[in-house]
Amino acid sequence: MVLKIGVIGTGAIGQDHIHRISNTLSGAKIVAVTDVNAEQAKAVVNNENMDAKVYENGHDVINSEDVDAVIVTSWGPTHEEFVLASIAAGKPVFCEKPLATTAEGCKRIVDAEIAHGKQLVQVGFMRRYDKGYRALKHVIEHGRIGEPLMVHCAHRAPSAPGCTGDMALTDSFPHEIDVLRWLLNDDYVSAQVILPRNTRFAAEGLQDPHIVLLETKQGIRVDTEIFVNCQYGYDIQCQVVGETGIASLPEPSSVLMRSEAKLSTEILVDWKDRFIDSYDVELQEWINCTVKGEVNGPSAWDGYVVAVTADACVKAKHTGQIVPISIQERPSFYIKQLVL
Ligand code: NAI
Ligand code: NAD
Ligand code: ISE
Repeated sequence: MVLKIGVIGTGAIGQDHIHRISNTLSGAKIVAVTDVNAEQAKAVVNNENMDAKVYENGHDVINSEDVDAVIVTSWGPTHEEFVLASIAAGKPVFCEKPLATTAEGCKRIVDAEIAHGKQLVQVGFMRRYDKGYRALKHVIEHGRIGEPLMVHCAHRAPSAPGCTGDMALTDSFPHEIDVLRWLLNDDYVSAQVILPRNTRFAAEGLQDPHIVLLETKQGIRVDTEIFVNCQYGYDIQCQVVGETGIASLPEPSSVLMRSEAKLSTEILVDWKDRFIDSYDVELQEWINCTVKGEVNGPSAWDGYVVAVTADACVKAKHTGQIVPISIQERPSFYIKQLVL
């Protein structure tokens, strides 16, 4: 069976996912697209040379008889509406992060999915599919560095044109929030945010960088520098300090150069390149599972927990306080999600 997919939002990542499904992956085709910018949606269909219909809006895509499953890649504030509509239509939906822009919005999705009685939602936390993070998890789970005690992370982007308000915490940092709880098999109990001296490259009125300190249930301390105008590259770092050793996320492979009196390797600059393999694996697994009627990846529950944690970070930033994070037990409906 070829899975017929409708895509809502043909911006940066929407175009990327359309391209990989049409050219790199197997078992699926794009049959429907939409974007509030209709011209852009039409241009994407033309450029990709696809046999896909351009619909008026997201709801028409979701409700089209031609569409088996939905991908939501529109901007964050629209996600909740389209995911809820997909659940109402009983269709599997892959939603880019964030699942919704508030924890309450994510909870409404969780409640709707449980009421529907069958899992339909997967959230685009692709780092769980990254070879490097998977290797790091393997090292930890095989006791090669003893019990993890501390984690030092950095999430750096060269510039952040669309990053406004607290989006460094609610749009960029969620990748760390998700991948670290998966890596450590743990959840968070508190958040604190420290505001260093501001870079002159941040847009007027915006804080950059941030340092976020999270504490987990097991007492592991995680510090993350989020620096979205760092100029020099897109650089993701993660170092786990254990009782008997230290394990670091592998750097992306790059030719080691000896040239012009320098020993050097390149640093990537674009997020699209840094996790390109992970997006491929993530979406291929989503297609394969969807065809079998299963959801195996990051769930609506994971999207909810990330949003609760991000909300606590925002509160910690604005109050200067250590903010407790209280997350209820994972509903039994989502227990099988622990496998990934
Ligand atoms: P973008 O701004 O390039 O694209 C968003 C698109 O959605 C735009 O074309 C916009 O016109 C369209 N759109 C907005 N509202 C819409 C609506 N109601 N109906 C239909 N289309 C609508 O943004 P980008 O960078 O592609 O990000 C999209 C989403 O993907 C965001 O949620 C972002 O957080 C996520 N993302 C995830 C990444 C990842 O690594 N997993 C990387 C980049 C983005
Ligand atoms: P973008 O702005 O390039 O694209 C968003 C698109 O959504 C735009 O084309 C916009 O016109 C369209 N859109 C907005 N509202 C819409 C609506 N109601 N109906 C249809 N289309 C609508 O943004 P982007 O960089 O592609 O990011 C999109 C989403 O993907 C965001 O949620 C972002 O957080 C996420 N994202 C995830 C990753 C990742 O690494 N997983 C990377 C980039 C972006
Ligand atoms: C984007 O929204 C993402 O999700 C990328 O993975 C992230 O690292 C980038 O900085 C964001 O803009």
